[in-house]
Amino acid sequence: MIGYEIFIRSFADSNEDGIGDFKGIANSVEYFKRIGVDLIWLTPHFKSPSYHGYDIIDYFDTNSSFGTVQDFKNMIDTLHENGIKLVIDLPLNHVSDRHPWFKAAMRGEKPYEDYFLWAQPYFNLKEKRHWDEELIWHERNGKTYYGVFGGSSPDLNYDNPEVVQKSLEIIEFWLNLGVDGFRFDAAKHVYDYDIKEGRFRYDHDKNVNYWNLVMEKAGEIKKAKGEDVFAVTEVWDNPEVVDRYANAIGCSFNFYFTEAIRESMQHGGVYKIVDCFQRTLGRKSYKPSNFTGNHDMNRLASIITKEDERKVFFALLMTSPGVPFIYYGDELGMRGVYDSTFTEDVIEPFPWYASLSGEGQAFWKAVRFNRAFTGASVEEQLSRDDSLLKEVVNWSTFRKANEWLTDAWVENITHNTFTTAYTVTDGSNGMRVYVNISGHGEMIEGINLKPYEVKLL
Ligand code: ACG
Repeated sequence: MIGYEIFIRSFADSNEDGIGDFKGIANSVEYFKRIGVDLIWLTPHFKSPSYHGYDIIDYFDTNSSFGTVQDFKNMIDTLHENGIKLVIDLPLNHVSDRHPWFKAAMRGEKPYEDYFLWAQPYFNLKEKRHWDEELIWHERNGKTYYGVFGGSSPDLNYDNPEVVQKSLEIIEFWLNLGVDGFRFDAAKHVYDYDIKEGRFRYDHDKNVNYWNLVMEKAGEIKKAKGEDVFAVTEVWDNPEVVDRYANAIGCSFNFYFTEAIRESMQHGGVYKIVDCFQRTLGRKSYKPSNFTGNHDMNRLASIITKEDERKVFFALLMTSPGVPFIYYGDELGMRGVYDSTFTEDVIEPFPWYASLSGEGQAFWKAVRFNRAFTGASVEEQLSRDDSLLKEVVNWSTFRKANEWLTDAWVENITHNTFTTAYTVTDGSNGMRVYVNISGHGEMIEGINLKPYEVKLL
């Protein structure tokens, strides 16, 4: 399986309003087939007031800019007819401050008041998120509520069984509509505030119990249809924490993979790659999901600026165990620098044409990083024989011919400064991978490697 993350608004527009939509995605099936993608992760498609969609107003309705629920269903049908699965992004940790539950809670109405977390006198209301300077408590109309992702996204109170029940109903609704599974947003944040101590603290045990319950429910629903559920968790943390969630959910984004290869290639030594492969790609009871990047970070091409080096990244990705994911446009070399206060630069419209104009082209915002005729369009990439896109297509073909990689693991890792060698195996199949991340010739285990060469034996 090869996954592909799509930011809907930016991908493909079917009705000429410049905004990517469900029909546009359905119209892009030929492209997905060409690059070998058979699993799509859509960023949130629900009714929401924001451009990113992670703050939801109605879990049972779609964002009308993308289409209706029926359009969504039609898109799933088209994808399925073409052998492509669909997982939806599900932010269950919080809702929009415009969600009817929160509005009712602010009016003091039961039962909704108990759907949210309110400040107690002994809480530290000046506490900031541990990874940046954002406050987690927000005051409005004399009430102070918890929202780890900002005042416009109040956290739901999962100590209330009614909220847990509601979340299961959401899962049931979308599975019954035909989605194949979920990307569970902010999975470690469901229980992340210690009410007793009045401070921020991840409760990984409680979180994992909750995700077990969710997976049990999702599994039951799918089993009744004779199908499996595919879920992947977003836990941006060190590998040992990720492991705990991945065991419950079955698949987890491997942030360390993305970070380690980027860092290694920037600094010119393979040590991080080796550490990462040892810690995250050994034999596991789940599938790691290695990925090129996502909408929360700098784009791959803005960090690894040389195309030859990005080809090494893709080679490592496509020969690694688990379920690889490509962030839309990384296969073209789209660029973009992430800024937590202005995330739009990493979600620019997907460039189908060199001129950025033509059938299907989204253009909901002005572009800064991926302007016309700068080489990162499908059209330009397809017209060049040695392009990154062509290389990605070759690796996809390889991956399809080696489906065993999904359940494989890495062992016997050796390395020099710029090179590493390791075995990928599932117990029956296997290959040894030799990697040179430098721009000069190297040798490892008696094997000569050209600059930026990845050799499989
Ligand atoms: C998800 C989505 C994101 C979305 C939300 C909220 C959650 O992908 O688009 O925001 O629905 C944290 C959360 C993640 C969250 C990101 C944005 N992503 O945990 O769930 O923020 C550290 C922390 C992480 C933190 C990360 C952020 O530990 O928890 O992620 O920093 O940079 C090593 C360490 C690791 C460390 C990293 C980076 O890997 O091991 O611990 O991570 O280095 O330093 C959306 C919008 C937002 C909006 C929000 C409401 O995109 O703009 O505000 O919705």
